[in-house]
Amino acid sequence: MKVDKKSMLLYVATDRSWLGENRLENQVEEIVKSGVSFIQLREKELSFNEFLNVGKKIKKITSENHIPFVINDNIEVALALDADGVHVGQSDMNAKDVRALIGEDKILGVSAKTVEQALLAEKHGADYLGVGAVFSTSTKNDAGKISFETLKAICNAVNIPVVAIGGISETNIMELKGTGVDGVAVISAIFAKPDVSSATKELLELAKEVVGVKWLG
Ligand code: TZP
Ligand code: MG
Repeated sequence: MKVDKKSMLLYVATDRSWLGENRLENQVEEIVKSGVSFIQLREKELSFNEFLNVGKKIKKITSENHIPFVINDNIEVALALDADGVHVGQSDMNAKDVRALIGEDKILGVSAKTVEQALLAEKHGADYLGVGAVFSTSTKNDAGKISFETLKAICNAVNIPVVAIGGISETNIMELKGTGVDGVAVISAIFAKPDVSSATKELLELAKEVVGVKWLG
């Protein structure tokens, strides 16, 4: 299963930081039902088996709702789960090597901060790019900010879809209009909210305006 541009519209990476008594799979179910178009399972602390267990639950939800599901960084988990694909950063495994491991049919997402990184990722078989941080964020400590000029240049340079990431919220998302992005990727703008469902619905409407997609009709 390869990536469809439409699925980039509202891309969400998971985070357990604000879960409290809630379960991640319940929150994912809520946001998927509220219109999220792509889920990345992002786990930094779990053991292989814990990662696999939560992954199975999330995969059931995403496959029942026909949206793509990728695993952040962990190719072993992605393959064991038969997830739709994997997302890697520049400091993870090289995109070419990841593609060789996962095969042609899986989705490969790559993070890029420069035109050079973006073009290389595309050449090495990336299906989409995550580009950022476009705004300041405290969700990822080492996420250096990039300019809108760089974001635009990347969108112009590659033929694969681009999602902007980093510090995007309902208050600043409209600033991305005109940059050429195919969608927005968020973590805290949904998971840090007490009502993840209404946060999703609000962002979805704004994301449609940002992308200005004709296929929305
Ligand atoms: N990569 C670049 S910025 C970022 C990642 C994973 C964090 C995005 O989280 P938030 O809460 O949407 O700023
Ligand atoms: Mg990574």
